[in-house]
Formats: sequence, C-alpha cells, structure tokens
Amino acid sequence: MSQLESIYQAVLDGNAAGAQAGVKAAIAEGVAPDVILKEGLIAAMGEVGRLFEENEYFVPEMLVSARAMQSGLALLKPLLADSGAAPAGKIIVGTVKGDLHDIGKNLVAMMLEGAGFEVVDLGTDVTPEKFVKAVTEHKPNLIGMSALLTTTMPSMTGTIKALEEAGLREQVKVMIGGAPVTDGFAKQIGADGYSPDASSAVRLAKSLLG
Ligand code: B1M
Repeated sequence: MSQLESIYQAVLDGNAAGAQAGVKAAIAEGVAPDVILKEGLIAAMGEVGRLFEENEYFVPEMLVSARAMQSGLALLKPLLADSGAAPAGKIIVGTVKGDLHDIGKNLVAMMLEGAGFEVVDLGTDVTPEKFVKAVTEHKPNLIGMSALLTTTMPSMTGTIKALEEAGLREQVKVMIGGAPVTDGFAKQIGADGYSPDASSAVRLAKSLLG
C-alpha cells in the first residue's frame, strides 16, 4: 500500500494515529504537501460523505474520520504555508450559524495565513450578529463565510443583510464557499466572490483586495 493509500484508509477508519503516521511517512518520501492533501486527506473525506449518503457511515463515523483528517492536516500546515509573504490584508472567517463543519474553513484559513493574511477565526455556528461585532472590533478588509449544509446557506444572506443594516457593508468585501455554495448563489445574495476550494480562495481574496 502506498503512503497516500494508507492515509486514505486511516481517515476512512477514523484512525488519527494512522493518518499522522501516513502523512509523516509521505512527507519523508518527498510527496508534495498538496498531493497528500488532495489525494489522501480530502479524497478520503469525499468517500466518507459518500458512505454517509449510502447509510454505511453514520455521524459517529463521520466525526472520527474528521478528527483523523484534522490530525493529518495539522502536520501539513507548516508545509502548506508560504514563508515570508508580505501582509496581504486582514480577514475574518467563520462557519455560519447552525453549521458545525469546520475542516474546509480551517483549510481556507490555513492557506490564507500562509499567503500572508492576518486571519481572525470566529469558529463555527457564527451568527450574523457575531460577524457584525467582529467587523466593528477587528476592522478587517474581508469576511469569509463557509457553509456545508444547504439549510445553513441562508445565514450567509442574513449576515450580508446584517452588515448592511449596521452600515458596514461598504467597508468589507465578502467571500463565501463550502460544498453546496455556488457562484450563482454568491451573486444572488450580493457577496463579492465565491471560491470552490482553499487555493482559489487565496487567489480570490487577493483579487478582491486588488
Ligand atoms: Co456533515 N454533512 N453533517 N458532518 N459532513 C455533509 C456536509 C453532507 C454533504 C454529508 C452527506 O450527506 N453526503 C451532509 C449535508 C447535506 C446537505 O446539506 N446538502 C451532512 C449532514 C447532513 C450533516 C448532519 C446534518 C448529519 C446529522 O446530524 N444527521 C450534521 C450537521 C451538524 C451541523 O453542522 N449542525 C453533520 C455533522 C458532521 C460531523 C460533525 C460529524 C462532521 C464535521 C466535523 C468537522 O467539520 N469538524 C461531518 C462531516 C465530516 C461531513 C463530510 C463527510 C465531510 C466534510 C468535510 O470536512 N470535507 C460531508 C460530506 C462531504 O462534504 N463530502 C458532510 C472536507 C473539506 C476539506 O471540504 O468542507 O467542502 P469542504 O471545504 C472545501 C470547499 O468546500 C472549500 O474549500 C475547502 C477546501 O478545499 N470551502 C471554502 C469551504 N469553505 C470555504 C470558504 C471559502 C472558500 C472556500 O471562503 C470563505
């Protein structure tokens, strides 16, 4: 079994120690960090989602797989971060109200940090009010919202409305992402941009700031 296959299998099995061992070994073998991420960790989470849809996995299995993925991701973090990048701007990130999925959001935050952004991470289940309060407090250039559930996407709309009502909308650019989110949805709710994955999120953030 290759190191990528063993990482994939460890995440499927919810085996955090195995995922870490696999990531360490792959790094030692010189496998590129983005390949470990995409072909090992992210591919396995995609399969976990499929197994959940097929009723072969349930929430506990998803949870232990998520933990295994996060422990592998922690080892990749320093390698995915560019070194010595100039400060590129300040961004507040969070997973929207009602939504507890944070792996994708953490990955986006990690890549943004690596690209030189100062990132304020509000965590998960972030209400529109909390986003507004954080904008007042931290004065960011950008807000990045993540949603993984179709049922929580409307909270993105709610946050944009809350920013407008607080008179803050013109001060920040808003970017959104997450598996069910689309470019069309971003346009519909008046966000400034959408990106499908973490590396394009960095390009989008940079382009939004000109
Ligand atoms: Co949940 N879950 N989950 N889950 N979960 C999904 C999302 C689901 C698609 C599974 C399925 O049915 N196939 C489904 C949603 C269906 C829908 O709404 N259409 C689902 C469901 C139903 C649920 C529950 C309701 C289950 C239940 O309780 N019955 C429940 C909801 C809890 C809640 O949030 N209130 C639930 C719970 C959980 C766990 C807690 C067990 C766990 C999350 C653990 C954690 O995050 N700490 C979990 C997991 C792990 C998943 C799957 C399997 C994997 C998600 C993931 O981490 N992917 C997921 C199935 C799937 O996505 N295939 C599923 C890997 C990650 C790297 O990708 O998050 O897409 P992703 O992020 C990407 C891009 O989307 C993008 O960049 C990232 C990196 O490339 N991106 C952005 C993300 N945010 C961005 C922001 C940006 C830009 C890009 O700008 C700001």
